[in-house]
Amino acid sequence: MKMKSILETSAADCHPASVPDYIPLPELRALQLQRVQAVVARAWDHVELFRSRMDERGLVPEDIRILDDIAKLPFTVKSDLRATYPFGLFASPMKDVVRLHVSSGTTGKPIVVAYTSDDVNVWTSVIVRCFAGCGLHRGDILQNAYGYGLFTGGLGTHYGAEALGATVVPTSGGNADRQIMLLKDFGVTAICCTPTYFLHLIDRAAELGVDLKQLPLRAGVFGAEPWTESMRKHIENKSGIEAFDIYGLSEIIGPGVACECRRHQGLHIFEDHFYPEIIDPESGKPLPDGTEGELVLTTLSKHAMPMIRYRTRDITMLLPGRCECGRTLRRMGRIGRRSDDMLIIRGVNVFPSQVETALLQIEGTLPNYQIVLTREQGLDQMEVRVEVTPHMFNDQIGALQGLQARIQSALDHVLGIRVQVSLVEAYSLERSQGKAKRVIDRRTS
Ligand code: DLL
Repeated sequence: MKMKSILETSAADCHPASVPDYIPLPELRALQLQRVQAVVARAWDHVELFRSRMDERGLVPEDIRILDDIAKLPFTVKSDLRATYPFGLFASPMKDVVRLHVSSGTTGKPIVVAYTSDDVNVWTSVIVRCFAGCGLHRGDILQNAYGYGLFTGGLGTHYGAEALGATVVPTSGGNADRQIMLLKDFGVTAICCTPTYFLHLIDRAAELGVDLKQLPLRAGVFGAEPWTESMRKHIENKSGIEAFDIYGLSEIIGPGVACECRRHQGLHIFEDHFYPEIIDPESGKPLPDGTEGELVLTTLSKHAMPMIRYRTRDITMLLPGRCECGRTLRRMGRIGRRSDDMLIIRGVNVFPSQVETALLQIEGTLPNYQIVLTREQGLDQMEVRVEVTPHMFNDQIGALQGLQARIQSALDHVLGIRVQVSLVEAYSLERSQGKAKRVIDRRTS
């Protein structure tokens, strides 16, 4: 196969019949090397921060001779994007930048990401490959409830869905009643949104007397926040759809870095555009496939804003072996947590995903919970607020006490610390239209 220059990659590549998902491995590795060399040279030529970091290590672009040489390159971290706000990491002049997106963090300045029209085409092509892998095609009606605007979710998936040939209903987030009306009236066959927003739609549809299982809706492509296998089962059981996990981050492109296929055995990384590594978050050393660590990504074809060895803070592993679907693209495990979402409660490490997994195994609870942290007399206290099903809440006090005890014992067991469990009425915790806010930290340091 003739190797393409990165400049030749276009939306024309994205027709499902010609996707590079099945490229033989030696060709894929050769393509990756060619692209890594090109992107490092581009970053070196145009981005002060990359050049100075490489200078400090005595590196020049020509030092990248084989793929493993990537490990010699310096990491990039989120604070680099903040420090160079707004346009300091751009490798293209503004006249070539056709789109800016902004991702706001919890602290400080937001980060800004940029795309040339070639970058938008690559983005479109990877989203087409995501959707095609989920079994979607021309003729599908796709309701896109990811937020449109500065967030990459809405527009990123929109372009890909159109290029696939699907009919897009660009609802953006919010207004659950209208979402449900359109799902029903338009005969929507697939939906994209955050998994927690879909949980909200499931609840609201039930309240409105709409049975999602009776609608043509057959697939959901969910991402932008961590979710669990138990949540997938809950979603599939309640709505009758097939639920897919899609992953991405603004710094690299937005949604479309990786996505599940119909085997649901990990997310295929579009390795011809994003080079993955797993490192030990403490030492920064590369880890072998099958070992959990922090995902580091290098963009292989980004023009406007190349990213070299970007530390995502997302914890996962590269799965060994080939997927039964035949794609040669490597897979990563579902992202259950970030290295920076770990809570330290009285010295014990706690991840919100542990709470979720424990709760979803208990009959009578809803997958809506909130963790509230306070500090009393210098000691951290953790309260877990859990919604219970309306049926449970109307039941006798004894049943509620039994449920509370079961949750208490499950959480004590999983977390290894004593937490306070509060049962709250169904639908009383705030619903997000995008990413769920699971932790409220009221501790003052
Ligand atoms: O959330 C892009 C996106 C939009 C992905 C729509 C999928 C669907 P950011 O706002 O920059 O970009 O947030 C990126 O969200 O580093 C992860 O921590 C988390 N994340 C994204 N997808 C998943 C997922 C978009 N499938 C950050 N599972 C990432 C777990 C996810 N976490």
